[in-house]
Amino acid sequence: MTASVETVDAVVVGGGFGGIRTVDLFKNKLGLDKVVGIEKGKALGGTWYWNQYPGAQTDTETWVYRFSDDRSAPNWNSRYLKAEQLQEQIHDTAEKSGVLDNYIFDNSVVSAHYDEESKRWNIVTDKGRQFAATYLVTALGILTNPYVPDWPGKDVFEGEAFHSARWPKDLDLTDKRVAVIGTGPSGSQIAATIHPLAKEVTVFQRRAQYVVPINNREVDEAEKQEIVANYDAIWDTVFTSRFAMGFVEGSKSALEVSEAERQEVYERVWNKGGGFRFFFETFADIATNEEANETAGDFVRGKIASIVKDPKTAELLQPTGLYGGRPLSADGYYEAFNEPHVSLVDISENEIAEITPTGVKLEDGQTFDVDVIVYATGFDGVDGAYRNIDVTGRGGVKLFDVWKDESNALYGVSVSGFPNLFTVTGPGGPFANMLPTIELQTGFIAQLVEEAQARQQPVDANAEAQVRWSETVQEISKLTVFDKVKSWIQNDNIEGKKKYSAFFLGGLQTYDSKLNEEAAAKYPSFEFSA
Ligand code: NA7
Repeated sequence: MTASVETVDAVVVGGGFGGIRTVDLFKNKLGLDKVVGIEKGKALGGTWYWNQYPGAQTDTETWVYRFSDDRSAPNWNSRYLKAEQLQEQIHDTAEKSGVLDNYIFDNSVVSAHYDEESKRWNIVTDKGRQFAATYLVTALGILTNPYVPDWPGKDVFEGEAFHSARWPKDLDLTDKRVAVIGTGPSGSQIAATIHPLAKEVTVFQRRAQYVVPINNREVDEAEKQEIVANYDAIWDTVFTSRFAMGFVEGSKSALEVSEAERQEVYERVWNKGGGFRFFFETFADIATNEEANETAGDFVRGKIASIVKDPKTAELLQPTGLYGGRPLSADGYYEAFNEPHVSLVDISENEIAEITPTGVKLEDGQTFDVDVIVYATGFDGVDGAYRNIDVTGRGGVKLFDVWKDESNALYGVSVSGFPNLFTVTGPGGPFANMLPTIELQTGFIAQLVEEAQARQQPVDANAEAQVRWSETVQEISKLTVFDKVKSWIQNDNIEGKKKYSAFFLGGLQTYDSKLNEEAAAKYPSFEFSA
């Protein structure tokens, strides 16, 4: 028996912030009748559904890690929310906007084919659900597809091994020897959090990172009231800044002030906490001027040397390269290495060769017996989220054939040849606080859909405009230190992936202006096809 095909106005893939916002706009603003949200997990939450390892939390302050129209009385009490609270927030936001019932769960979209005759997307899930939708929105998230290097022996390990984004609920670490492989945001948060629970923690570090304290703390009633009273000003700061984190970004060069002032600024923001603040609130040119960048790096190296007691470990933890990529923050990361049962293994020149039945083996033959292995080894980021879906557009063209050398979507949301497909946080979108980014993108997508509805024509990016956007994205990236620091932002964290910037690094304000110009001029960079 063939499953029946449900004909709907729109399918929105993903039950994270991007998905629920799109369903809300399509349903409540555009008044589309049938909008179906499809989520692979068993509940809403997206990134925050999957990433629930110990210590998982945002590093964007709670009051701006939400949509700007969510100005209700705060029901939160801390500066940053933990993963499970964020999952709750997503659920509550979806409930408030009345979109919970639009979702089906436990279904992964495996294919989406555009049918030129019916002008609809035929969408199939792994559970055999089929939809024919006028609009398809992929709100897949940017860090969705876990990456674990292809080490031999992964399947013979006799303990528990898992990627950081698949942490087993209720895993008991008592008396366990734990290997944490990877020292990015996930690995550093995990190492900083689990050591009081485990018997031994061994951190495998290929490259040292700059980790700033995050300083999570309670927000008392008076502070909450002040935030609420200042919401207009706070949101103005968000939408008129480059990285949209809700603070005023540094305007001076790190090189134009005296050494004493520089140290005072770094010290003050280090104590305030937050990697983004340290990177963008201190000075204007840490991301663009290598000499300025070096001053920030020096400061963090000094902090590491003063925190970590064992000189050899302190030295290994001090990064030597440029400070760039996604700024990290975690409380107690460096302090953890002062614990007798926490150790650091430098694998920069002696990499992991294989996983054995009892642990981790390095190239030189050294072995480390453990009970648990955490692969905090990152993600096939941004376009990687699309790798498991067969997306086929006009003329039978596959998305990954178009994206094989360099993935790009016009403004991160639309790909030429894929009419009525909209990619929330797709490649080429802005690198900024995710919530305002999603808010701008979904708002723009809703406007485009409104226009397409009015014209009764499908819409996709104009091919030349998309190429120009892609060039702009890469050119701007080359002006920053991000271009020279290996990371998923540049797509060079994974073997075989071609390096290019996955993000528009020109700032959210500039990006917002571009979207506004497009809308005001009735979308000159898009094609409405007959
Ligand atoms: P990241 O930031 O990509 O970090 C991955 C870590 O895993 C990083 O330390 C890598 O070392 C390490 N890694 C990757 N491959 C290997 C191999 N083959 N051997 C040893 N170590 C390896 O991922 P996260 O999950 O921590 O953070 C992702 C995002 O989530 C983050 O940006 C936030 O937005 C939230 P490397 O530095 O490449 O030498």
